[in-house]
Amino acid sequence: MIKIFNFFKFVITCSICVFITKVQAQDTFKLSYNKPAELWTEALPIGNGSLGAMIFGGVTEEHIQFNEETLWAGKPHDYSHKGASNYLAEIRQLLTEGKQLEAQKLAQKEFMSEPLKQVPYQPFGDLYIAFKNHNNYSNYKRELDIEQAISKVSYTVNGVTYKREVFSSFPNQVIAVNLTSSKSKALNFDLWLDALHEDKLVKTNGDSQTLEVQVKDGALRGVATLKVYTNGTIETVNGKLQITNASKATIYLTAATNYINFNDVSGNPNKISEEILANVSSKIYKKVKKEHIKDYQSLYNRFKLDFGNNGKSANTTDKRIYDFWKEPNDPQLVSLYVQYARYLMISSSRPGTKPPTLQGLWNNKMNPPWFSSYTTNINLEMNYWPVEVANLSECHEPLFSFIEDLSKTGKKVAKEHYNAAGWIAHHNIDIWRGAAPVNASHHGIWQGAAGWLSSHIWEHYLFTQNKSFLKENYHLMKDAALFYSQVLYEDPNTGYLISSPSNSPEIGGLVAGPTMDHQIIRALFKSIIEAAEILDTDQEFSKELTLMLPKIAPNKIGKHGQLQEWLEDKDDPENHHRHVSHLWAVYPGNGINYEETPDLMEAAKQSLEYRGDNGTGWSLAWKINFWSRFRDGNRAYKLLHRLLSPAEHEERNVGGGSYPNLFDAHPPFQIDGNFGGASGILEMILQSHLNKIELLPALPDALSEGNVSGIVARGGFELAFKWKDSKLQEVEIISKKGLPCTLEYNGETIKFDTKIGKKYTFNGSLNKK
Ligand code: FUC
Repeated sequence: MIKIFNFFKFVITCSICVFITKVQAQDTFKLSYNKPAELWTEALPIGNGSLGAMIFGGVTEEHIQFNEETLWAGKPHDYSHKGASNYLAEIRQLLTEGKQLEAQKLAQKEFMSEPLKQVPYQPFGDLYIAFKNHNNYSNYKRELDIEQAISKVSYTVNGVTYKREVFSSFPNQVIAVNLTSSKSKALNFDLWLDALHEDKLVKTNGDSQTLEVQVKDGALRGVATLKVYTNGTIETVNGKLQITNASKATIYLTAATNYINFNDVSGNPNKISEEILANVSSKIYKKVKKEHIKDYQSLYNRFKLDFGNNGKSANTTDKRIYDFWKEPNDPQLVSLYVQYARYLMISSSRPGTKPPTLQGLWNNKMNPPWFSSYTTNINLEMNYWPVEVANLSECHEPLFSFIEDLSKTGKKVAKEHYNAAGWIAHHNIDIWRGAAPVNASHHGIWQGAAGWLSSHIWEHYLFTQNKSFLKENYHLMKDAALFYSQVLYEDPNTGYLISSPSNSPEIGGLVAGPTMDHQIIRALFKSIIEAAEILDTDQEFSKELTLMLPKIAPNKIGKHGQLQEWLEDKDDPENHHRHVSHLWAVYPGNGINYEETPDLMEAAKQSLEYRGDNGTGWSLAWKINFWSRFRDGNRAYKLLHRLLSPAEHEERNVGGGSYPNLFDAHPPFQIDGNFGGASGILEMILQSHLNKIELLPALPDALSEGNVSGIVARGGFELAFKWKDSKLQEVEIISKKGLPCTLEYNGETIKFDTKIGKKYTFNGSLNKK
C-alpha cells in the first residue's frame, strides 16, 4: 500500500518514467593534457584490480611504470608477540593511575609486534618504448578516458599521426598497448623491460621479453612477460626488441608473482604469465579492447552524475585544478572527481583482488611513503566509503576477503596479546596480514580496527539486503564482537566498560578508553544484535551484548562544548590535528545524529570547528563528509575547494589538494582522499543512514543544478533525481527488495510500501502546502 502524507505535494505514479534518461549529461568524462607527464603524479593510472600502470605519454620515449598488487617485501610471518598478554593488566593499571609514559614504555617493550615494523609494497617494473626521430612533434594530446578506461596519446611528426592506447584488461589480465601510425612503415621503435629491483633478469626471445625480479630479502618473485604483434619487423638489438617498418603494433604485458595467500608463496608466476599470454594471443587487439570496454562499462555505466558544465571541461585537467583553486566554479570537475573515484575503484578493487593500498595499485618507490600499506585507523576504510552509494557494490569484495584473512592472523593476536577469543587488528596491515600493533606503542596500540572493518560487512548488507552474504560473513563480525565482549573491562575510575590500552588515532598517546573505540564497539554490538535476529541465531550472545551496551562509556560533552575525544574532559580547542576520530559516530557511523542525539551532534560540530578547515587530503575528505552530515553544504564545499586545489604548488603552501592527474595529495600521494572526497560529494546529495532516504540534505549553492541516476540508498533502493535552483524537481526510485521506503526532502517526509523491482516516480511542487 502506498501512503502519502497529504502535506507533501508529490504525486506518486508507478508508470515508467523517462525524464531522467533524457537529461543525462552529454559530457565526456576524461582527464586531458597538452604535454607528456614529467612527474609520476602527472602520469595517468590504469588498472584491472591487480595489474596497474602509470602512463607518462612521452613522445621520444614512452614510460609505462607497472605494478602487480601481490609484489611486496617480506615473507609469511606471524607478527604476534608471544606472551604479550602477561603485561596487559599492568599496562592498564599504569594508565588507570595516569602513568602514561610508563605504560607506553612497558607496552613498547612487551606488547608490540615482532618485528616492530611491517614491510612495503613494491614497484614491479617499467616498460619503455623509444621512438626514433620524434623530437619535432605537434598536435600533442594525452588523455585518460574514464568512460572506457583507456589512456590515449596522439601527436603528429612530419605529417604522420601517431596514436597510442593503453589499458589494463580484467577479462584478459593483460596491459594492452596499441600503437599506430597514419602512414605505412612509419612506426619504428625499440621496447624493453626494466626494474628498480637489484635482483632482476631480462630475457628476450623473438617477439617476447620476460622480466624476472626477486624482492630483496623476501619470499616473492615476480615474472612479467610481454609479447608484440605487428605488421612490421621484429628483431632483437642490444637486448631490446626493435620494431621497424610497421604501421601498427600491439604489446600485451602481464605480470604475476608466487604469492598465493598470506601463508603460501608456492605459486608459479612463469606458468601464470604463459597461460595468460597464450589465452590472449588468439585474439586481435580490437577484440581485447571490445571485451575490456564491455567489462569496464558493466560497472561504470550504472551511475551517472551531472552538476552542469560551464565550458571549463574543455581545458586541460591541470589548468582546471588551478582555476578551481582561484574560483571554485567548475561543476563538471566535481562530477568528474566522483566518476574518477569510481574509475579508480574499478581499476584497483575487483572481486578476487586485494584492496587498494594507501596508493591504490600504484607505487613507483622501493620505499614508498608509509610502506604503501593498509592503514586501518582511517585510510583503508575511507577507500571504500563511496563504493555502495556509487553503485559498485561488488568492488567491496576484496575488503571482505581481507577481513577474512585478518580474522585468522588477528585470532592469534587476540590470544597472545589479550588472552581473548575472536580477532583483533591494529592500525596497520601488510600483505602478510600482520594484525599485531606496529611501530610505536603511543599510536600502534589502537583496538578499533576489527570493529571498524566489520562495519563494512554490515553496511554492505544494509545497502544490498543480501541475506546470504550476511550469513556467509556474519562470523567475521561476530568474532570481532566476541573479542570486544571479552576485552572491554570496567574502568576503576569511572565504572564504565572501556577499551584499554588504546589510542585516539593518532593523538594523545596510549590511553584508556578513547571515545572512538566505544562508538565503534557500540555500533558493532548493535549490528550483531540485528544481524543475529535476521539470521535467527546467537540469541544468548545477543543478550550478552544487549546487557553490555548501556555500560560502555558514553559520548560526553566537555567544558568547551565539544564532544570529548577521551574519557577525561581534556580536549584542547587549539588542537588542529588531521584526525577527527571521536566524530566517527557522525560519519561513517550514525550513532550521533540530529534525530536521536541533537546535543551530541552540536558538540561534535563544535569539535569540528575547533579542528579547523585545514588538513591532509584524507582529512579534508573526511571533513566534507562531516559537514554534509551536519547539513552544511557550503561548508562542505569549502573543504572540497581545498581538496580540489593544486597540491604542492609553488603558489600554494598548504597541505592537501590534488595533483595534476587528480590523485589526492596528503601530500604525498594517498588515494584515500579521492575516495573520501567522492563520498563526501555524494553525501551532499543523498544520505540514507537513518532508515530513510534524505534527498539533497546538504546541497551547496555552487551545485544548485544537477541530476544523478544509479545512486544507491540503504534498503535496496536505486534512485535517479534532478534538481534546479537548489530545489528538488523529480525523483525516481527502484525498489530492489520490496522494503518500505521513507523519503525525506527539505524537512518533509513521505512513507510508502514498495514491491520488488517496481519503479516509483515523484513529480510535483516542492513547496509545503
Ligand atoms: C595515518 C595518518 C597519516 C597518514 C598515514 C598513512 O597514520 O595519520 O596522516 O595518512 O596514516
